[in-house]
Amino acid sequence: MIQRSVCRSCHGGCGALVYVENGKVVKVKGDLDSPISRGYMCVKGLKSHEIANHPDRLKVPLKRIGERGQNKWAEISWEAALDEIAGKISELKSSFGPETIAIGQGTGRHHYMHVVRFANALGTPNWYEPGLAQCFIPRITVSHLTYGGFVVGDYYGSVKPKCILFWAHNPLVTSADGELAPAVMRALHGQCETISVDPRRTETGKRCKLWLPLRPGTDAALALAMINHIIKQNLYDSDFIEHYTVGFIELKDHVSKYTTAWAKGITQVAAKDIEKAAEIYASVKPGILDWGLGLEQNSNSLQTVRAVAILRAITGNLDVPGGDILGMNILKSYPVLKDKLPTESSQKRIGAEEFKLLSGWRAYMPSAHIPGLFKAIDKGIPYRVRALLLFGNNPLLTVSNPQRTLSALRRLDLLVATDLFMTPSALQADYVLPAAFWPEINHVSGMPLVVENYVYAQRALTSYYSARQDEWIIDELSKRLSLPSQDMSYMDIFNHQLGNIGKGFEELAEKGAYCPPHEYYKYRFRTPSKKVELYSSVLKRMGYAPLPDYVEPPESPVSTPELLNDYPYVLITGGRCREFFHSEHRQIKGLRERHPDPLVELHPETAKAAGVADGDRVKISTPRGEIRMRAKVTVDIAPKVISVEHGWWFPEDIFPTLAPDEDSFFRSNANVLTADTPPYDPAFGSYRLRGLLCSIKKA
Ligand SMILES: Nc1nc2c(c(=O)[nH]1)N[C@H]1C(S)=C(S)[C@@H](COP(=O)(O)OP(=O)(O)OC[C@H]3O[C@@H](n4cnc5c(=O)[nH]c(N)nc54)[C@H](O)[C@@H]3O)O[C@H]1N2
Ligand SMILES: Nc1nc2c(c(=O)[nH]1)N[C@H]1C(S)=C(S)[C@@H](COP(=O)(O)OP(=O)(O)OC[C@H]3O[C@@H](n4cnc5c(=O)[nH]c(N)nc54)[C@H](O)[C@@H]3O)O[C@H]1N2
Ligand code: SF4
Ligand SMILES: [Mo]
Repeated sequence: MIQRSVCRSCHGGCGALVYVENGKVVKVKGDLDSPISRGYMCVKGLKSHEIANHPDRLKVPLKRIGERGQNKWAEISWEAALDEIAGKISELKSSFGPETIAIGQGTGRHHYMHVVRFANALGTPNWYEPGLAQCFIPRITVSHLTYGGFVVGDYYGSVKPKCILFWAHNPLVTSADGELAPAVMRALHGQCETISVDPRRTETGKRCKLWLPLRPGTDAALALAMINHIIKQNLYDSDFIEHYTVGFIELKDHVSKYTTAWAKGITQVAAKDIEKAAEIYASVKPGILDWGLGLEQNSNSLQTVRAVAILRAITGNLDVPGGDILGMNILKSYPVLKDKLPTESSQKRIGAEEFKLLSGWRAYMPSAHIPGLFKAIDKGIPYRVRALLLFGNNPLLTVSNPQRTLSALRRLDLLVATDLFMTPSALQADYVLPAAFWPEINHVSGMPLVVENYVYAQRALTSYYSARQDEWIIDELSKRLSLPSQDMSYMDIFNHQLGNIGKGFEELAEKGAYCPPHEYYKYRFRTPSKKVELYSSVLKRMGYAPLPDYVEPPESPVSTPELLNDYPYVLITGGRCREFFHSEHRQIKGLRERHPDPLVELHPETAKAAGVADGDRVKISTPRGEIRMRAKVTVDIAPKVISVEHGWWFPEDIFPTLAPDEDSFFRSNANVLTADTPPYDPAFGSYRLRGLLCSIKKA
């Protein structure tokens, strides 16, 4: 039997034909009829059958019988597991207040909003996701502050972009957030000017005509100089600026000091290349400015993202065919029960006082500050957080400072991990619950994420032992805790979300997708002034700079020259590869064989200076610790920059034994190197995963 579905092995979106035999997925193929992926699937998606049927998948609920981390479990029924977990939550909540229960969830999963709903219903302000301040929330929030809505590149329309500026982004590998690689590839096949701003010449960058290999963490300087150059050369869109923006005069004044010569000194990009990039992007239209994660994993994330966002507005590339477009937001918003979270609870959210755009009431989707939360678990400051429920999150690998994370996880009174596989984080849990994989779930989603220009529904096609979809688990807990979230089941919510299109879940699942023609030129900018805010009145009121500035990374050749002797290179972490999604898939043979070892990229000049050859085992160190990886020497990286992969652990070293080798959680874990300490971005609390100092030596 061949059934239509949609792959969610990353943030998702590729149409999939699932071959089912005897209730099992035996093969997955790209669906030619998908309007967005048109038959494409990446290597992870194509291995979905191997993931689904992997013998190491969690099959039944487990309860710990040994010490934390010892890997000794007893099987337990769903009824008993859920009753016991609900009982403990209830006990802790009444003794210590709901804020003592934290919830961690993973990135962009199907159950994302259901977790937020559960947290609100439970009355806890302390949920997190390891991206957010480090990923996507600065882009989403800044878009809302600046344009009054989120924008994405118009890759799916009939007008092709004539220019694409990829900024800290590698969508041909990452298909991030529903901007799928095949759509980007189609745009690149046209007559298109292309620019990549990235310290690495990525798979996407290799297809670009101009590469600006900037020093990591200096993007705001580059963007400010580009704005200034565009204004000075009169290349801005004066019509758009006059009718649809506020604050141009203030902006013009503000950036006049940021020359391309100034930016060259900071970014290490030649002034003539900065000027060329600015001229091309401002004059070849329509243009997409496709931005990525590299802008956010630093302690100046708000103003870096703001500076880049302003480029779209002064060139009038907004809301036009082939440019960057606002969302159709077809789905009704998810009923997250915001009103059920008492004000006194939200005031107790960790980070609420300090990081107003991550954790305060004005935040787009208020969540807890991660370094603060793990400190609260570990040290009881400002109060002790005693329980953590993980839904598809592996914080030992994906959050900075894994030693602190391990110590915190072991201090908890209750740790529950819901996952597809046993992970280093799940190993520390009291209960481990088996989650359903994408062919096993019912779901409704909109793509690209946040803008929802295209929606689909997918049905559960197969099942695996007693694995259940996360939403079901949450609903069962809600019932046992008598929470207001039990009023609607997740299936009720899917039908509610589809209310705007007059189709129910079953009908849409039958059809597969709803994709109305896009409306352009709406120019409905939902900001206080109803215009694009080059000068942000909201930021000003909140006490943040209304116009963006550059701030030198706090650990850098300029800020901490005293470290250069021991740590002469600039470190970036987490550039994605096709085979793995974060900490996942290291046990999937068909993927691991293609990428057996953790890799660190370095330039031949650096390799020579450090005495390292391609393929060598090497040690990479920062003031915070040391890890080991295999060297990949390549000219496709700026000299002096070192790029390490993230998410690496070694399932093969952990699970054959009953005494898991803890060294393997840390041995190649990029987050041993990163910094969870202040300074943080003042608005988002972003911590530093990219743009730090490091050294590299042969192991
Ligand atoms: N150093 C460094 N660290 C980083 C980054 C970086 O660039 N550098 N990137 C950061 C970013 S942007 C992000 S978003 C985070 C991601 O961080 P996480 O979301 O924690 O990462 P994953 O490893 O993708 O997912 C965690 C777990 O979810 C499980 N899982 C998969 N599908 C499901 C499901 O449907 N249900 C359940 N219950 N579990 C499921 C997987 O098996 C896996 O063990 O990492 C961050 N960490
Ligand atoms: N295969 C696969 N796909 C994924 C993921 C995965 O783990 N695997 N993760 C998903 C998630 S959660 C996310 S957030 C997205 C991320 O998707 P993208 O935004 O495309 O992100 P990355 O590849 O992490 O980083 C993009 C680029 O940033 C560059 N970079 C690093 N520091 C800087 C800097 O200071 N300035 C500039 N200009 N560039 C810098 C890196 O060299 C890298 O090439 O991918 C998603 N898709
Ligand atoms: S890009 Fe993402 S959605 Fe598409 S096949 Fe790969 S993992 Fe699946
Ligand atoms: Mo992310």
